[in-house]
Amino acid sequence: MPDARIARLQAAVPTLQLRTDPADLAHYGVDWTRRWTPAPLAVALPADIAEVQATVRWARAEGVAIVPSGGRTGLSGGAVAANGELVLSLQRMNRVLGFDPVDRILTVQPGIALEAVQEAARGHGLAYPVDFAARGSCTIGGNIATNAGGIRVLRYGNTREWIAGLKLVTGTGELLDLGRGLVKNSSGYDLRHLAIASEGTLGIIVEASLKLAAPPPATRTLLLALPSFEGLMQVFQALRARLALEAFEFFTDRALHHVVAHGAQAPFDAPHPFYVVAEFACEGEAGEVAMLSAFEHCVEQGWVEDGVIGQSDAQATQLWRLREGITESLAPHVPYKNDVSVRISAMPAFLEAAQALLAREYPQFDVVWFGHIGDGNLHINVLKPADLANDAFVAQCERVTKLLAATLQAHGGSISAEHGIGLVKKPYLDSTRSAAEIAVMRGIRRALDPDGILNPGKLFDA
Ligand code: 2HG
Ligand code: ZN
Repeated sequence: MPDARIARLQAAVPTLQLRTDPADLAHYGVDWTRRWTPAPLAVALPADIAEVQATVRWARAEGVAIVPSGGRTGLSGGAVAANGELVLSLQRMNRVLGFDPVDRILTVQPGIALEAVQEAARGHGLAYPVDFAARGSCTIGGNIATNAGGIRVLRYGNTREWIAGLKLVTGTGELLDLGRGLVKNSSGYDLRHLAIASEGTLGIIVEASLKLAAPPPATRTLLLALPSFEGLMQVFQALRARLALEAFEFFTDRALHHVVAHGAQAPFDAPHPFYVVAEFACEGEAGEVAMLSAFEHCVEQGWVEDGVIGQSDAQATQLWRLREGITESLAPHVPYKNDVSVRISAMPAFLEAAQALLAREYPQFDVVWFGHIGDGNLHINVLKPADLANDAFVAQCERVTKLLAATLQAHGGSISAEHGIGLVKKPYLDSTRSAAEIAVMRGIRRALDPDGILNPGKLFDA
């Protein structure tokens, strides 16, 4: 028996594609967290903005919650539908709508994959420079809703930097056209920036205008092996001073262990405690000389023990796989994820405290560190021992995350650098945002979604 509410939705929007098949409910009700059992009411797959608006108006009238849904590669439970919500998947709204060569703006629908955006930009001789491993399956709408970061933030910034405009359907079904590609627009609150990182709680992103960058320079990729974490920050500063860095990523030996066990090629004969993948602009002989002298300097200082230079695009891809393959290689071990940030200057002190804390609290667990050290962003993945029940494991990790949140607070950091708060980080939001700030956020939410139908329970409770 179809749910009467769904029948009314179909009657109100006859062209709307709706799915209620159990396999679809299971597929669309989860993201990469896999912690919650999916239980959506149905899945709606609108084809255009008008269908999104009509669906929101129906949801408001019926009191049904909506979970906006992109590629569902999120790691914080922001796209989970476990409470009878309507999943509103933007996957059919996945086209490039236009390109303006004067403005250098690409306008796209929200369900387009990041990689397709990057390809479209390349097709116009330009670049969309935000990049990360999930590029093939994540969508631009989800990237905007979480202000996604990734591997080139230190050079190009987060997603926020590249949003020239966006269209947002609010919780009342109103369509707001925000930013409109204007470079200068000092006319009051920039609501576009409220929508960015709002995790679907202020509106549904139905269109985005993206700034494009000049094409990237020719680059070289280095893999470095390091004996200590202190050396890591020194290497970062030395390379940043000598080379035009495009990326600077680090991972530990435990991360390399898992990625190699997952099929990547081991880069060195002997293990080293820490590794860095660095990519930088490198043109001609002068570029080569600068690269070699930076490398030699780091070796002479004792910060680097070994290194591999990517001699071709294929080799560079292989080196990048060691970093980009980590998340996938850890997935079978049901990791509990922390995604934290501090100011880069606070990183050494925070790390010392965090390392001591996690060594004390997780003596028995495999803890894998990696991330975007140049942005002050660390990913800490705690792996579940095979013989430990998931609930008991999560309970232990949540207890320790509370302590980690306090350590972050003491160092002025954030409990979510780039993955969003969602359901996973909600209990710790108050370690990063003051009570006054959260009260303002609640007020903003009420203004845009007075009935609280947009992704309720995510980010904070109403
Ligand atoms: C990355 O940097 C992603 O690879 C995923 O942000 C991090 O799996 C993670 O914890
Ligand atoms: Zn990351």
